[in-house]
Amino acid sequence: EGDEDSGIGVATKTRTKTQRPSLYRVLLLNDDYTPMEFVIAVLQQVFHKSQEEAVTITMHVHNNGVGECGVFPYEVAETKVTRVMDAARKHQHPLQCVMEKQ
Ligand code: TYC
Repeated sequence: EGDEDSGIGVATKTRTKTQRPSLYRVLLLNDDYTPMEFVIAVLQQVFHKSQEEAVTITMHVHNNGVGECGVFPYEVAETKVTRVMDAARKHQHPLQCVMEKQ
């Protein structure tokens, strides 16, 4: 016959910090050879931009050297960079697309 449980407990609570997915900014880089129309088409097809948004971003990259296409979780960003780079290689354009942790 053991000791009786007093029935009095100590409340404990585990507070796990919420794991927010790291976000990555996808950037297009300017070059002297990729046609404007190709960049505009990529922005519409890969990043679901409207024609107007795509033109604005393309001109921004053309004038400033770099511009943001969007911010995504790691795997989504990686897939979009790959799609852009595959399309550029297929058409033999030197267009560069990169991602950076936000
Ligand atoms: N600078 C290119 C041109 O004059 C156009 C261009 C825009 C290229 C954006 C790349 O990410 C880019 N044809």
